[in-house]
Amino acid sequence: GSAARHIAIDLGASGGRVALGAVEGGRLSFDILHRFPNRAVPLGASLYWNMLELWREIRHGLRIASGQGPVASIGVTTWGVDYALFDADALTIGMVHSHRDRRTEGVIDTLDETMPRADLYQATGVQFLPINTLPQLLAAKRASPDLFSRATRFLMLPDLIHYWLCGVVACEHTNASTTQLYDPVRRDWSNTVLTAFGIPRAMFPNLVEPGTILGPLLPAIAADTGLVGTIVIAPATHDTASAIAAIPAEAGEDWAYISSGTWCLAGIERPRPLISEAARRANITNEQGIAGTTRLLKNTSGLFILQECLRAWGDPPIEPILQDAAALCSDVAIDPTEPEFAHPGVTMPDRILRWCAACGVVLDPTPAVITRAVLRGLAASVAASLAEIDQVADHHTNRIHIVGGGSRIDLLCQAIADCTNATVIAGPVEATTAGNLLVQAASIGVIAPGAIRPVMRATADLRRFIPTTR
Ligand code: LRH
Repeated sequence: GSAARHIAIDLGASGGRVALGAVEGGRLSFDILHRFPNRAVPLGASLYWNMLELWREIRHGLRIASGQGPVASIGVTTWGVDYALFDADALTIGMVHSHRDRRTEGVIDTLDETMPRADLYQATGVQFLPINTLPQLLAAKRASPDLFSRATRFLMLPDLIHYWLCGVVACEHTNASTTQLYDPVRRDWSNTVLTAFGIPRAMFPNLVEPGTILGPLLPAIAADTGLVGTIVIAPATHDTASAIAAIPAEAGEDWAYISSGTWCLAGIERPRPLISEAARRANITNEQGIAGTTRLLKNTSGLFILQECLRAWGDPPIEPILQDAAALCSDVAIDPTEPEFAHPGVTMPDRILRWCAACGVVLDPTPAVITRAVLRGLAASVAASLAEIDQVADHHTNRIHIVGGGSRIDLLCQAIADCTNATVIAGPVEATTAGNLLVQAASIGVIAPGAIRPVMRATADLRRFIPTTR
């Protein structure tokens, strides 16, 4: 018979996709059947995700997939940290905020009024970022003080889509571990943190492992999409966790990864969390991977800055700009971690020019010049992250696997090789989708749990970038 087929739904902060794939002969093949844009929507002073539009696009993708034959399973991945609250009728309370909503401004500076920073880091192992779920929930409570008395349930966004698909309420570990409400040592919600900040523990569902079978599609969804007999499996629901699960690394420990999308995640995989004073000072995060591993990484701004510039320039084709940028020889690099680059807006190119001017550098305001400064800035920042992680974890990085959209950009890959003096191995672009599909395949026994990286090595078409200084 033909191999079991799986659907991966991946929502990213700039676009979503529905893919259909299968493992055959030790290789993964998949097609992206439906791509759709995603962009946070400003309304008043807030910034929201249009979940209903995403849900419509997802169902559209599922209908295309069902037209191609039976599907064994479906799983959902999304970006981390964002959440929905349910009221007593299991409807979301208000709209789902984007983590870039300015409501969290200043909140992380007040956390230590409730809990010393060192204690909060000890309890969660999570880097301090304004986008984290904890500061978001505190901002939400500040805006509506009775919020937690109306909320019955807390779900992360992949859990929300799973609930809409199959009616099962559960939070999957990998995405839960991005919240700053989760204890990566006990692998459970952190009672210490929830109690200290007055967030009701009762809102938080049971945690499930990546690869857990949640249940069959709701009859209405099966009828609407034409999918028959398809089950929902929670993959590693955090997009970064799925991407890292699918890194096509050879055996050995001397490698690091960069997952380069809207955000840039750079780090290493470890068997257990590393929560130390040095890790806290370096603002390094401990997120959950598959099979109980820890993703020790730093989260810094990624292609978002460039995406916003492109939007400001009227969304021109990026290839010619990248070519022109690669042909320049300027060394100017922005610092992508500057807070002023964290918010959307067509003023992004101007913010970059102003920031450079304040550093004494006058840039030509052309797309190629600005793009080069952004990409060189991303490379320098990711190199700094990896150097810090190597130091804190007593690790030595010789090879760097880069996956996600950034792995397509030669200028970025070469700049990372040059800044780190390590070989950069680029690809695949769609690592999150691949990891999502392969965790499902492993869950129903199509492949062995340890076979995900071997399958990726057999499948992926990789490109190498050697440091020019070598
Ligand atoms: C990347 C990512 C990242 C963070 C951020 C909010 O898409 O998931 O790991 O959690 O989005």
